[in-house]
Amino acid sequence: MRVHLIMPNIGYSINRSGKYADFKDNARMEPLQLAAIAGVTPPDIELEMYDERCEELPYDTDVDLVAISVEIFAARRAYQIAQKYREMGVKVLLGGIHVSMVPDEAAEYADSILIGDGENIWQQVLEDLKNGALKAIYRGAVSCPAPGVYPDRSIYKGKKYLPLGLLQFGRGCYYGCSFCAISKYFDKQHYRRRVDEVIREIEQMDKKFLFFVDDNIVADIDAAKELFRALIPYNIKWVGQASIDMTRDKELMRLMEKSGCVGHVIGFEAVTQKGLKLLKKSPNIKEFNNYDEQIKILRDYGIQSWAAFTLGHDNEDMDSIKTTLDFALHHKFGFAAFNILMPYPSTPLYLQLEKEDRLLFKGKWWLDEDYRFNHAAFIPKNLSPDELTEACYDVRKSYNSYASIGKRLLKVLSDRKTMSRIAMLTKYSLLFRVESFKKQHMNIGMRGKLGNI
Ligand code: B12
Ligand code: SF4
Repeated sequence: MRVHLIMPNIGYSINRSGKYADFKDNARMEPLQLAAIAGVTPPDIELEMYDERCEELPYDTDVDLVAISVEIFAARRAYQIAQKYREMGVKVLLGGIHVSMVPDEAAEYADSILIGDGENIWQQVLEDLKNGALKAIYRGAVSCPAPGVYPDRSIYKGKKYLPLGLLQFGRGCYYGCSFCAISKYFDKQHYRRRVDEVIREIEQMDKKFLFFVDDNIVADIDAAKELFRALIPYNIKWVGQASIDMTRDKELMRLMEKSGCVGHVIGFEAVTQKGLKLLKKSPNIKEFNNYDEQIKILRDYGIQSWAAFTLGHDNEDMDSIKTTLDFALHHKFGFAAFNILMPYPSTPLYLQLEKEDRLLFKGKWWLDEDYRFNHAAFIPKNLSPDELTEACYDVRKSYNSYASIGKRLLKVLSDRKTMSRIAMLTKYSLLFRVESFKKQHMNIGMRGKLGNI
């Protein structure tokens, strides 16, 4: 049997002469979710993976199943690809976080959908396919891969991803931020793999620079310490995602540094207590004074911050946006992302905005051909949607200007960091600068209306 796994692209951009240009993601990372599925695919299945972020799809009709991963920004495109294959008579299965959030919608575009995690149910899908009995819905328990189950990274071969090896220690998070799809998907639970399992996986990987894509790698502090201790002998460098409350535990920070951690994506989200409360960002509400103490601790332990901010909560106005930018500039974070608050379906934020009739694009921005990347998809309280979009873009431009990047690099130099740290910061600052501007205003999905490609 032949099965194709597909990672869809987000959409297309408009080039200088006003013509559509297909978007290529030069900062693309390994699609771990598809390697996870490949890892549980029996060897008698002829499996190939196509990543539309860097290559054309084959639209091969001689294939028994096309299985597509769906994340919200690529959902429109995923459905278009699904439609095209189905018109060609090929069976299509859709899986991924967006499918789990809106299964009824996804089911309209597929022969079969997979809700939840894939590892524990994929072999059943293939068995049913072999027997000509593919079901319309599969449900995989949400958890972590069982011991002995590893991603098959051979599917990445030749696709030229960033030289970062993606892996997971745990999945999910105990917190319940109002805008977070993960909190809903994992129902505020956190699941972990055994430390020896993670170590075995690292031993099999050919990379020395790793990205733990855990939603919150310090969700369970004792487990995190156990992992960090075990990582020390491996002499790797790694980055992760962690909540700011990690700074409370000095032993955790010391082990993190010793284990080779060089940085984290940290959701600061807002720099006022009111903003944090509106976003229900509980790990920060507890910590918030002005974050000076926490940021000093991160610096003391050599942890770079990729600070993530979310603009657009109900107390946001031009002044608070400026305060957020000033805060980020003041602290000279290695990287900072200024994201517009997005209503992801099924989240508490989405339900609240829906109730208050404040959703734009009839509530389904991810399907709308007029929706553009990084644009507001709801009516903010104190600004117009366009004002929020523009302010967010302006802030991004300021933070990513060459002058601002230069100042941050000087800070790293004055902190006497190693040459490899400085080289890494320079490379990724310039890369993310280009990629974040490229994506701005980009349409999602490919040209034409859904159903008309
Ligand atoms: C790493 C990561 C990134 C990386 C990119 C990763 C990559 N490979 O390209 C970076 C940091 C660049 C990134 C960027 C963004 N991300 Co991101 N990211 C993640 C993160 C933390 C981990 C993804 C991952 O590898 N998971 C591990 C795999 C194994 O788990 P999984 O994806 O859930 O897959 C399992 C199941 O869903 C299922 N499954 C998934 N696909 C398929 C397909 C088939 C065929 C089958 C059978 C099963 C199946 O089986 C898998 C194994 O069990 C997730 C959160 C999360 N926990 O998933 C957010 C997440 C996917 N990101 C999200 C968002 C919003 C973004 C951004 C838009 C943020 C922003 N504002 O800029 C951007 C842009 C994304 C884009 N498309 O360009 C949201 C998506 C929300 C949604 N409703 O879809 C998430 C869920 C985070 C969140 N808290 O809400 N992201
Ligand atoms: S702390 Fe992060 S992963 Fe956890 S619920 Fe909040 S935004 Fe989501």
